[in-house]
Amino acid sequence: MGTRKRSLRTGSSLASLFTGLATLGALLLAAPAAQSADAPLRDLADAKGKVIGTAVTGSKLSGTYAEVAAREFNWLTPGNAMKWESVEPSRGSFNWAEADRIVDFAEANGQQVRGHTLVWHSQNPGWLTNGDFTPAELRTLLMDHIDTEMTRYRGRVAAWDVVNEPFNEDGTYRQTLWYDGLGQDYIAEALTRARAADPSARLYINDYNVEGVNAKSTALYNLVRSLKERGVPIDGVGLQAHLILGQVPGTFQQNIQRFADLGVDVAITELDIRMQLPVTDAKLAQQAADYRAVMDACVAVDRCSGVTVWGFTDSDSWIPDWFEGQGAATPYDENYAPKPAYDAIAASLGGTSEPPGEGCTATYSVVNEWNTGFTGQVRIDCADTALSSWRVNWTYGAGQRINQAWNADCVQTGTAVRCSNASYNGTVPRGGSVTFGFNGTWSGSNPVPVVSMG
Ligand code: 9MR
Repeated sequence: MGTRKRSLRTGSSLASLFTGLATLGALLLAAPAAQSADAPLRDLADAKGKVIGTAVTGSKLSGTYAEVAAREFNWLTPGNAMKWESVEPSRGSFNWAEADRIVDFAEANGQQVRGHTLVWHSQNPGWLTNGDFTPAELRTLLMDHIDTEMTRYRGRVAAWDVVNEPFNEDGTYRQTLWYDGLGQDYIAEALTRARAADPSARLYINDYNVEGVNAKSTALYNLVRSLKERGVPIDGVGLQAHLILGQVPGTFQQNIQRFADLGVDVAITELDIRMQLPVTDAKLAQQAADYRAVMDACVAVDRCSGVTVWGFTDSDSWIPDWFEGQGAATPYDENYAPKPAYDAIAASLGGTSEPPGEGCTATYSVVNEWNTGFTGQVRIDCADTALSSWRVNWTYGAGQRINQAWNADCVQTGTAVRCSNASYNGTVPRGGSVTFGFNGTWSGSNPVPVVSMG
């Protein structure tokens, strides 16, 4: 049993390491000059005066999920906890537990909260949607709901999505409980009531498919203009940005700018970028470019307050449940390993664009080999840099396949292997190291691959 090592960078000086133990191998690849890992996204965003937010699920706010949510984001949006069906499941009977938990967590971590959402056609309780209410009763119910929820969190929720998704794709008003009962002025009535309930909160209308210039965003634009003209309180528009890989609208920045020119703020409120599974490196690279384009469009416009992602990890995303065969829409994978999209967000906010792991070295070793199987190991050494997460990649040249890994999350697509830290070992201190292992199969030969980090 033994190891063979060589370096791509200084191959000749390592000739002595070719010890003739030819069947087993290791490869050392030194990455370029040391560079500290990026600051957390929220520090980068704070320095730019921008929001970097995430939707969160209250019941998940512990362990790694809580650590990442607190470390990386300066705003939180309850994904579901503040919706009507969550807070008043039966009439007059309230449940604030999850919403309270999120607001408390945000305050404990110096984060602001985006309230979501007060007036919507969806996720309303059955007693409301099935009730046979007169317009006057509906109005009272809606106004009381706004009062109750906004008063509870008065001064603690910095911005509210007061009205959610009021338009159809063609720019006509969506026929909802509220539109049908109260007419289109339910929007103005709700905003006016919201201002009275919490004068300190920024009041928004929020919708999807309004990121580029199109019929729907133009309807929203015309509504905001007319509300401003009438003196109805409106502080901003939320562009949800549930996007499809490779389809960031070319008019994104222009659209943000035209709302800004109306004298309102713009927030990107629910960003995710979904792809057809399985994940490939090419798709992740496209996704990173898409995240970068969205971030850059917001960063470029002063009145764009910032970007909130709709869940920060693929383990807490609505996409797989709603779009069959699609997913991987958020900046972190299911194991909290940051994806290239994370680096793209950081880079747009002024961080370095170094991928995680840059500045450390990875050594691939075959530590055991038999018949058609082998055990491999990768050791990451960080001499003069520290990491908060890492990724290691290689391509097998002789048909090897990994079938099990430990202390890392490894995915093999064709011949390409990509491993990222497990939730518990992403941190490598300066001068420290971390090791992970895997079992695989081989036949014919088992040459050592070229390993790279990032
Ligand atoms: O993320 C939310 C998901 O858990 C719910 O099942 C879904 C039900 O409609 O709502 C999701 O959030 C939506 C948000 O509240 C409004 N814009 C669209 C979001 C995705 O559906």
